[in-house]
Order: sequence, then C-alpha cells, then structure tokens
Amino acid sequence: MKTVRDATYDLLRKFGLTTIFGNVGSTEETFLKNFPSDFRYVLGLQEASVIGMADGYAQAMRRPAVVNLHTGAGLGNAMGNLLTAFQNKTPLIVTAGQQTRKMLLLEPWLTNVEATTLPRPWVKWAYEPARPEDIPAAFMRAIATALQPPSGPVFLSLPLDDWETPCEGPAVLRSVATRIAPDPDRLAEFAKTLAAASSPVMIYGAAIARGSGWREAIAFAEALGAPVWAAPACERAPFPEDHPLYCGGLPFAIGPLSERLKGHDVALVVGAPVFRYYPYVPGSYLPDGLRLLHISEDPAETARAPVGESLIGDAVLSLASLAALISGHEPKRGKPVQKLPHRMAPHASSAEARSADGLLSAAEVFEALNEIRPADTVLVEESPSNLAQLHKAWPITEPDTFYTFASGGLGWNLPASVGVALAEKDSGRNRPVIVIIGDGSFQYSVQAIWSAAQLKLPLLIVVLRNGEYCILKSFAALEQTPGVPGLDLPGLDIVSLARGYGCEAARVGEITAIKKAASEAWTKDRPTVLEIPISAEVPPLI
Ligand SMILES: Cc1ncc(C[n+]2csc(CCOP(=O)(O)OP(=O)(O)O)c2C)c(N)n1
Ligand SMILES: [Mg+2]
Repeated sequence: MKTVRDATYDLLRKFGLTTIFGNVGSTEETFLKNFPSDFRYVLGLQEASVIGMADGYAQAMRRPAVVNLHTGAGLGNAMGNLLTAFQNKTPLIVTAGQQTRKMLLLEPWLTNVEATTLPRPWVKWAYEPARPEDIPAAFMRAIATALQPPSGPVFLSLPLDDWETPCEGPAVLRSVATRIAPDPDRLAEFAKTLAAASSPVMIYGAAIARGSGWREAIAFAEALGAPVWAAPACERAPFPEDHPLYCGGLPFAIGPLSERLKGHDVALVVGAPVFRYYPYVPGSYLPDGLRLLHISEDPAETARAPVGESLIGDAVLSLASLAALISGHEPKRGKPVQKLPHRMAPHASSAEARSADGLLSAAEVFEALNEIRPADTVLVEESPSNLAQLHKAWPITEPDTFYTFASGGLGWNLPASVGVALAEKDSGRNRPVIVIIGDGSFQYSVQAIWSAAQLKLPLLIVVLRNGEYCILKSFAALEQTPGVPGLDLPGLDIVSLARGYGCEAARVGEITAIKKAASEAWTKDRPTVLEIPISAEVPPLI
C-alpha cells in the first residue's frame, strides 16, 4: 500500500527535485523517515541559511528548490530571507511540519497556530492541506504556482501525522508555462514609439538574466542604437558590462536617477521595477520630455510604478518581438553617454586613493581579486559601503556570473553563495565562486559556511573587515542623524569563527598575499574565508 509520503517523494523525484534544504525538528521527522537514498538532504544550521542556500541553488540551477523547516519557529527564523526570495522571484517550495492533527485544537508546543498567515505577504500561496490525501496534489499546485510568472516562493504546512495515510493513487503530474507573451497590439505601439524616438534609452533589469536573455537584450539595443543602463540595485546582471552601449547602473534615488536620463525622449524599462529606490532624494521621477515604457511579467510591479505606460509580458519574449518589429530600422548613432562604472550606488570615489589609516582600500582589494580571477568567476556580493568600487573594478562580462539580493535584507548572500557553489558542482559547470561580504553582513547567516564545509565546496569567502557598519555611517551623514549608537563592530575574530565552522581561514592584509590565498582557494576541497582588514573611511552615500 502506497502512502502519502511515497506519492510525494515520487512526485518530487519526477520533477528532479531530489535535494531538500532543511533544518529538522520533531514535526518533520515523520516526513523525513527512511529518507530515500536517491534524495539529498542539505542541512543548514539556522533557517535563514536554509532559505538562502535554496534560493542561490534554485537560481543557479534554473529550477525550483524544496525547503523543509521546523514549524512556525523555523519559518520565523527564515522570514528575512523568504522576503528576499519573493523579491528575487525565486521559485521555492517552502514546507514546514505542523503539530499532529490529534492535538492541533489545543495548541501543543510548537503548533504553527496560523500556519498559512505567518509567511505572508512573502509567499505567492500558503496552504495546509484539508486532508492528508491532498498532500501530493498540494505539492503539484505548489510547484505550478511557484513557477508561473511572476515566479516566487510558496508555502505548505504539513501536519506530522499525515504521512502514513494511504494515498489515493499516484500524484497527477502537470506542466505549466513559465513565460507570458505580451499583448501584440500594445507591443507594436511600443515598437513604433521606440523606432520614432530621437534619443531612446534602455533600462534593463534582472528578469532578462533570469530568462537567459543577454542575446535578445544586446540585439535589441544594437538594432536601436540605444544606450543601456542596468536598473537601479539590479540583483542580476542583465547586459555585458564591457559592451560599448553599456552605461552602468542607475542610481537608486529619485532625483539622481532622473538626472541620468536627461536628454532622452523615450526610455524602455524591461524586467525591473520602476524604480527600485533606497535613500529618499527628492526630484521628479523622470526628466521633462521623457516618455517611459515599462515591460514586466509582474502585474504588481507594473501597477505600482508611479509613472509610465506599461505592458505585462516576459522580458525576453518582449525584447525578441520588439527586435522583429523594428527590423529594417536604422540604428541611432546615439550621442555618447556619460558612463557610471557600476550597477548599484552612484558614487565611486574615496576608496580609490591610499587610505589615511594605512590599511588597504576596498578598491585595491577588488582590483587585486579581479586581476587573478578566471573570466567566468561567479561573484556574489553583500558589501554595502563599497559596491561602487566593486562594480568598477569587476565588470560582469559573462551571463550568470553575478548574484545579489533584490531586497537589501542582509544575511542572504552568504548562504546564497553556498547554494550557487553547490549548483556549479551539481551542474558540472564548476566555475569558481566568490562571495565578497562586509564584516557586519557576514554575521547574519554565518552558519551557512558550515554547510559549505560539509559539502566540500571550494567557495572563496572574502570578508572586508572595516570594523563598522560603514554604510549606515554614510546614511547618517546623508540623513543628518549624528550620534546613532550601534554602528561599530569591535572584537570580532572572523578567522576563528570560520575555523570553528570547519573552513580554511586566514587574515591577509597585503596585496600579494591576498592574490595568492585567493587563487589557491578555488583549488581546495573546502571553503576558504579570507578576513581582509580595510580602511574604515566613510564614503558619501550619494
Ligand atoms: C536584516 C538586516 N538588518 C539590518 C540591516 C541594516 N543594515 C544595512 S547595511 C548594514 C551594515 C552592513 O555592514 P557591513 O556588512 O560591515 O558593510 P559596510 O557598510 O561596513 O561596508 C546594516 C546593519 C539590513 N539591511 N538588513
Ligand atoms: Mg563593515
């Protein structure tokens, strides 16, 4: 007699979802009992790390990942990175055990009291099956929901006493479409407007990278002869940064962003929000005379844009159709554009010179790392105060070699880099992976490095030790809020932490040693953490 558990594992197996990222408790052991030998369980020591690893893995494998958490307590720990997964649009099947149905009414220890409310609003769907027999079909609906555009995480709460229930037959396998074609009439209007523009400009977003659309993005920009910006705070690189049409990343503040678009008459935003801002710097959303066209697969994104004319549709399909619609069009010999060297923050200044305290600047570290890295190295980044320097020193020239979070919620990139490194291994691509992270950011999901050690991943983890939350000092200057406590990080020994979790680790403060240690890291069978003391100078935020 087949059980609900058998039918569920069969379903997951048929979808190739045989890796489960989890942290286990009493309410999950009934699901994990006699764990099938063709499945792999990736243990994360805290749930923020579990979700982050699954997210990185799902993105890099381009398929959903399955997560198993411990009821409400585990889900609670995971929430920050669940928020990020939702904004990243990563399809995750997040599950959590639930107390036994036999006692749910009286709320015993670890009951997930409002299980389907807790993960909201950061899941597309949350469900606790009404009957045990519904679990396999609920997984099928979860997979379909997670994959359909806009893709994202879903949640299933699974009572611990459901798994031995006889199933009503094998789960019904279904497939769903993952791309939505744009309305052809409106797209034709967009094409007409763009072709007639005297100075069009492209603003490309992460959906292009998620849809493997560099080729289409390049072809359309070239056909139009339009300069290309990356959308502000873009979590994936949508365009090769060494392309002659590439201008850099737009600033993530209203006034400065609008400034950058001056002189153009039509802007096309593809696969990004309009716009992702961070500090409030007032101004008009767009410069005078600029008409904004917006294409996104996400109706929430098009609905909340404060300006523009929108079209719901897949980024890459839309670009390919637009290119066909303007074929024969003479490309504009666009006026030269002022280039910004990076995708995220609009400054790239003070770390360039030798610092007053004699320590290396972040820019010097990035230049050294860029010099020794293979071209296809995958960069994962959570290094808030020196993003500008990083993107200047390290142009992304190959697809799928840059990941960061769409949310700004710290604690995502370290576990995500572990998931990305695991995907490099599983996919056989075996590209080197590096995560560059601030000494503050390193702490939020630090236990992910233990999973990387257990998985024997040759991940290079570079921790920039400036002893502070530097960007918050920049923010305090911008917002004129002197005297904020809690911005310094004395007494952290990152090398000891790393060794404690089973990683190779060293403190290196000099360029030659950094280059040597970094090159060696990718040849090892475990992660290497390099703690690099850097200057504590505070750059301006804008
Ligand atoms: C989960 C979460 N908690 C707190 C913050 C606020 N925050 C933003 S940047 C930052 C400091 C980051 O410090 P560090 O990683 O050392 O980078 P640095 O600014 O020094 O380059 C903090 C605490 C956040 N964004 N997310
Ligand atoms: Mg710091």
